[in-house]
Amino acid sequence: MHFHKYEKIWLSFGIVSLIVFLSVVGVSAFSQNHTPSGGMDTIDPEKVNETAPFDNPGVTQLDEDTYQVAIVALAFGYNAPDLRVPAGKEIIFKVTSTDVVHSFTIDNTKVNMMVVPGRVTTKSYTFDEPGKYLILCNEYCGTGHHMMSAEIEVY
Ligand SMILES: [Cu+2]
Repeated sequence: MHFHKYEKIWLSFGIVSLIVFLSVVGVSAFSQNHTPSGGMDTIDPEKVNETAPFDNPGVTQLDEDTYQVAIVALAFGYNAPDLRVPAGKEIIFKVTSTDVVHSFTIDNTKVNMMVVPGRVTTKSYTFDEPGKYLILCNEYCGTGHHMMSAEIEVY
């Protein structure tokens, strides 16, 4: 196979650019200690129901100003009984999945987490306004995806 001189120049340019680009991304990710958003905690997806805090999903008060909400996402819903949390306090959401990738998205807030089996995704959020908020899944997870929703009440 014969390459024209200009083709060789452009090929080399493309390959070198690719190597430079991937090196910059790779080195900066390691040097700045980037992790997947939501943390690096892992969990055995087959033992979610026996692993704390998911053995007892729902709201737990950690201290005066902090609440933890443990939620299990599964096709096609959330195991999150009785979601009532106060406004103006820090709410730490911990979410995991027992089957496929879902999301945990609270409408009208900045809570939009990817829920991956084998991982515990964590997000801290403080609600300013009381009210009822819709929780939904925005990762297509199967035929019942559109029915996957829940509600959280902020008082
Ligand atoms: Cu889903």
